[in-house]
Amino acid sequence: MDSIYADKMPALEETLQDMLGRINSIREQLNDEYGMDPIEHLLSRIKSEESMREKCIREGLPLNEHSALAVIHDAIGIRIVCAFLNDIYIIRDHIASFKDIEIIREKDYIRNAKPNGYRSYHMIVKTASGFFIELQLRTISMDTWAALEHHIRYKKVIDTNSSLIADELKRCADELASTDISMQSIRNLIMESMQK
Ligand code: 0O2
Repeated sequence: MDSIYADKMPALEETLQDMLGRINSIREQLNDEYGMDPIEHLLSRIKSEESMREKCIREGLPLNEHSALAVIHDAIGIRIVCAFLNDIYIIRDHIASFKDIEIIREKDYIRNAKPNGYRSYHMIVKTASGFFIELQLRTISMDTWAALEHHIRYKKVIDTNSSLIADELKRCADELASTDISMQSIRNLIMESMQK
């Protein structure tokens, strides 16, 4: 079977590596400025052939390179997991400042959480090479919650419990969000006392 990415795989890999290099430069710069690594961990992937085909079918798109690379925007995905809330917005601003990268769409699911409690900052950017990248920026707490929710979503849940589970998940998401704010305040106090 021909690749849904046609002959673009090497170019996709190159685009991903270029963006990872830029993110690592931001990381080093912020580490020098604040004396603290703003990124807890960084994940990246080129969406597998199988997942991309599934997504095209789900969205009613023909199985071809155009659908995979021009209509769907997450063939390249990067997840940036930060320890602290403010670092998400600082990193976002650095990414937005790249002159050769166009921001196509941003969704702030942190200030406007999804009804189920999902939080993350999403960016779709277009690179000079013409490829799209989906960036997800989140805290460790948001990442933990999303991983658990994703895991549960694919489990068969007994109907009688599904609404209770949804309510509990939402409650956990809100508690974690409140903890993120408290952790940020503690960090601010530490930074303040270091400057004195
Ligand atoms: P995968 O397998 O994770 O790559 P749209 O309808 O176009 O506005 P779209 O395109 O679904 O929305 O984008 P959105 O809402 O920004 O979400 C994109 C990705 O964010 C998802 O990828 C998930 O990875 C993550 N995400 C969004 N909502 C949730 C959620 O409620 N729970 C969890 N765990 N993750 C979420 P995909 O497309 O699902 O595919």
